[in-house]
Amino acid sequence: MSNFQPLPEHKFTFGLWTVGSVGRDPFGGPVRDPKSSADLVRLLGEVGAYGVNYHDSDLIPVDATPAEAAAIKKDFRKALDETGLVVPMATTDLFRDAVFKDGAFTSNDPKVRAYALQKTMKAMDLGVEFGAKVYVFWGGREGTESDATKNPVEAGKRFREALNFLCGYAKDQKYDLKFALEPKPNEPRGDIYLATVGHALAFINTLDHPEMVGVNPEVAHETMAGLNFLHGVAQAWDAGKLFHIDLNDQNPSRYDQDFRFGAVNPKNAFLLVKFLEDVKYNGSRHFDAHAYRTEDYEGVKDFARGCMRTYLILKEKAARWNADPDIQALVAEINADDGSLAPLTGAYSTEKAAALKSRDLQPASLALRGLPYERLDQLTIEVLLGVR
Ligand code: GLT
Ligand code: MN
Ligand code: MN
Repeated sequence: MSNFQPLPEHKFTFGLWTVGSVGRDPFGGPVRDPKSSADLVRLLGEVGAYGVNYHDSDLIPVDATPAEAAAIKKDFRKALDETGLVVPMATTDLFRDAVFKDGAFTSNDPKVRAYALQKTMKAMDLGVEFGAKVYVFWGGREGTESDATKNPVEAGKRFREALNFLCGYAKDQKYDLKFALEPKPNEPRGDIYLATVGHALAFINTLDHPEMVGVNPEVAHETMAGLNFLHGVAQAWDAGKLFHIDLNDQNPSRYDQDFRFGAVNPKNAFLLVKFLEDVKYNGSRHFDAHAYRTEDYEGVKDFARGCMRTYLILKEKAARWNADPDIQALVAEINADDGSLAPLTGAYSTEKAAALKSRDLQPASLALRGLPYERLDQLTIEVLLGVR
């Protein structure tokens, strides 16, 4: 049995804002003292992470002087060199500042939209400077509390225009950068545009450079929308659009909880890990989660270690599921195909259509077949509970 030790090949990453969260919530202030970016990198090095991601302002505060910015970058670079951590992803903070109270790319104010573009170009420069290859767009403020205030079609056009502009900038700069849109249904806005993975996938096809743009699905966000996360991830994967993934956990019908990966629904987490491993997803496994507000920095390390350890335990369970003869016999049984109808189905032809229409397929007898899904699901639970 493995010791569930995280290794670089697992590509486990955390945002500076995750382990760096000081525990602020809408009802209370910080419970932990802030740490510098360099110290957060050291903390991540200590727990065995592979990489660190950041918003522009996580790394360089908006009001930093050029000299302060240079000093922060130097310390950050030194910590990366010391720990061997890499920066696979970067993003822009387009939500914290008051100027973004009505959105960034979709704000009703063209000057705010221009500022959002300017801030994002500079943030892309800062991401690329440390090696980022994926650039995330989470439109937390891109939405409304009342649809009397903003035309949703207009908002979509503004979002599209911004992404087209920024794709142009990345190409112009010859940046080796892919964009990943991160959907969320609500919070902090009453309703956020591009609410789900499905919305984002459809929108990408309307862009000037759809090949540059994919998605960054987050467990908590699809769960908040009451959706099946794995189905969204699978559809993104099938479309060649799974550029990044935000792993955490979430109780449905709650505020955005961002709990430790697997903390709420280990069965869903298991089926997700199994999917990512089975298809050989080779991007970052990014834990976009926070330690409970009860924790000190030792607890933050427990949280970060827990995310990675749970992933690796579930990965081992997935291998066990794939190797289990009883499970595989059931999988073979439920997918059995004697091939007899293959000549009439698949790619369309006039002849196949005519032959298929006239064939008696005996639906009443097809319906009599029992499906051993109870047994398969119980065996899955038993793998998870450690008795197989
Ligand atoms: C913010 C949000 C996350 C996004 C981050 C990227 S920031 O914490 O809740 O889901 O991934 O901007
Ligand atoms: Mn979240
Ligand atoms: Mn996220």
